[in-house]
Amino acid sequence: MKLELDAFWMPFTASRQFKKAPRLLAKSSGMYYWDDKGRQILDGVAGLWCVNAGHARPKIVKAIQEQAAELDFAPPFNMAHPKAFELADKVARIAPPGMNKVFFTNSGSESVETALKMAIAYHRARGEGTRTRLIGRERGYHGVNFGGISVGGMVGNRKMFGSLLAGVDHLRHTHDPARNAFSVGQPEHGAELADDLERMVALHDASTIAAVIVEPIAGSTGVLIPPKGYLQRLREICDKHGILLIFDEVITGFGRTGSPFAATTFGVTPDLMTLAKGITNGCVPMGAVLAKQAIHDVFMNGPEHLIEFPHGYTYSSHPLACAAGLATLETYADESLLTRGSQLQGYFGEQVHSLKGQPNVIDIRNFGLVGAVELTPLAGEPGKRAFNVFLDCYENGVLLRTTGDTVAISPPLIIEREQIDQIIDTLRGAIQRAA
Ligand code: PXG
Ligand code: PLP
Repeated sequence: MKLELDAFWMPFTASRQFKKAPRLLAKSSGMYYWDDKGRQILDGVAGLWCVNAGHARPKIVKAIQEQAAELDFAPPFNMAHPKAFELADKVARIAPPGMNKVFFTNSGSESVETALKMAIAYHRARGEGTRTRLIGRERGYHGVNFGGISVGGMVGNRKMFGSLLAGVDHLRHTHDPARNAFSVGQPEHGAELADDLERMVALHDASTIAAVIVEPIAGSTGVLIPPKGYLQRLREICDKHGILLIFDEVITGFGRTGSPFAATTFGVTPDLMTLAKGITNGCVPMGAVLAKQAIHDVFMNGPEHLIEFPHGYTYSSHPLACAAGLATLETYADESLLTRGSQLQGYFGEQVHSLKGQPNVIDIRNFGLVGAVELTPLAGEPGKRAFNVFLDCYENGVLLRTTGDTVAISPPLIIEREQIDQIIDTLRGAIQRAA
């Protein structure tokens, strides 16, 4: 039977081009996909930065199957089911100290909206209702809903959608190839860019600012690693002015940086943290917001029969997602995956940086098990060279991801050295062919 391609309006895809030559995945296991013709493809991006334990892990598959038969849905408002509490407890146990309250959503985008609303409502509940302003960062990605694109800083995701949220401002991004190109790990230069927040305070006054949201490592915009000292300085300025710090750890959470969360790796604890993707190993949609106890407790006021935080989704703490989440955390623990990146990052970083000197390679960035290779754009056709490299790698059996002219690598945390070699060799060939 011929597949009818017309009806499906595809997300974030050059869909007319795609439908002329569809890339269809049919099966997955461990480090691999197989396409609809049975060709094996090494997964160099953990699906979409989410399948951290690799594909079709037996414990997770079994948990989802059993859950579907046992309890398919439970209303999350005024009702609950035990696994929601179990999963919240298990997530809180691996979270940075003090971040022990867990609110469930169904995606990173919903986690971002939830965290922004929590921040504004928190200040109001404390009697500082003037703190409504939200500060994001240029080149930030915080999902696709209105709050997220407003604090986000990717122009292509913003320009089609009108005036967005009012009362938002942006720090400058930290990408500085003139000073930091080919840095191994964290770049030396740029901590002072955090002082942009002082300028925002000078401009708007701290009494109007609710929160700052940043990705510890900016993923979607091309893997921007925080300069040494930058996140620490942001934390200090937030503390000085009573501004909440939100880390968007949708990509960096669950082992990507070599410890459970980037907050732990970089030694900076935010007030709120957004999670998704790796929380269920990508198997069932789920997101979460972690909050410090003190933020949560401000809401626990007023008459006990009233709802304290009027927010939530039909599918918050969905039983299938909770079952998948619990089995995912077990799998991570069984195989020490949340710290495996710290052992592999040296080799992974060396291999990614071995592409220095290849044609059109203008920067290479790495941290934990994330890497990025930035290429000179083709004249007049930004993004095309990297996309050609992506297609070439796919034809040669490796799935990668591109944004602009940057190729991103973020493999499942179960990757072995030979598979790192295969990714790099394939990418090297593709970069040469795209010259
Ligand atoms: N915040 C961050 C930091 C993300 O990376 C989201 C929020 C939104 O999550 P959802 O689950 O709503 O998609 C993300 C998602 C890419 C790419 O190519 C990255 C994401 C999504 C799609 C593509 O880099 N990250
Ligand atoms: N739109 C309508 C008409 C609804 O009734 C609901 C939920 O009840 C929603 C949107 C929100 O859906 P969700 O809770 O899945 O985000």
